[in-house]
Amino acid sequence: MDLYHNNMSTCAQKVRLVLAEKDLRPVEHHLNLRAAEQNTPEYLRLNPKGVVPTLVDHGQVIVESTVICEYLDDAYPQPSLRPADPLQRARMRWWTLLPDAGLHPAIGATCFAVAFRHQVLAHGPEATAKYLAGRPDPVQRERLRVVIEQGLDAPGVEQSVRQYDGFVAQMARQLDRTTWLAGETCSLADLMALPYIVRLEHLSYDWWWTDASRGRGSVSAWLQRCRSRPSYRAIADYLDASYLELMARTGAAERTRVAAMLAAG
Ligand SMILES: N[C@@H](CCC(=O)N[C@@H](CS)C(=O)NCC(=O)O)C(=O)O
Repeated sequence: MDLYHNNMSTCAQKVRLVLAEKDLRPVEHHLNLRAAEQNTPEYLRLNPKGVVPTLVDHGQVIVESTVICEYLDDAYPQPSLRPADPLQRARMRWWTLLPDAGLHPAIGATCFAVAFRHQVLAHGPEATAKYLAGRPDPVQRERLRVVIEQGLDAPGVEQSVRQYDGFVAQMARQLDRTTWLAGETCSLADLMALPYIVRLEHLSYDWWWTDASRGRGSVSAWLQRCRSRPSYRAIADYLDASYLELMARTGAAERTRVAAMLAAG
């Protein structure tokens, strides 16, 4: 089994968490996304969208993190990460659907507008143009160009920040009622959500749920439970110090602005 991934990618973290829950250890191929290693002709043959992760199992290529996670649970069913109860399973599917129904691009826009645009801009206009030119999807390329250029001022970013916050609010409401997102057992729903919550911590936006006035304490307790699982190493063992430094610094610098966006929402 081969996994093409990136240490800090949220979608790759989802898949690594599922692999770790099942104690599966694929051959890892790390792609440096800022060096555009996801846009080489060889990789685009595996994943035409030029994104991570990609799993190759028994010679078959599987793309899309949610599909990969479901595949892993089908092909390697122990321990099961889908509740047996049909209603809980439906709830689990609802949560795993969210990133593909617009949440992931909204989170991507937020993270780029606050932090990652600086990684690209640091290399100068020529390198930025080259980085963008490698993107296979013209719509995504244009959206990214504007976010890199304008940061939090880019059209639609404020709405993305609110969508991200709305996701945390939805989580809190569910976790007020159940221990895990789909019910009383940890499932793909939790492993899907965890990277997005950890990302907020890295941006120093954990106040989105730790701030008592926001009434989201159940997210803190859930995060603690996720952290105590051995699978958390799939995030913790891959953290990149330069990304962490950038996110903490730029997140803090934009904190007031982000808080104002949420307050206005
Ligand atoms: N829907 C895809 C989204 C994958 C995706 O957007 N991956 C990001 C990292 S989280 C990526 O590879 N971005 C490439 C880039 O930044 O050029 C999935 O779930 O696998």
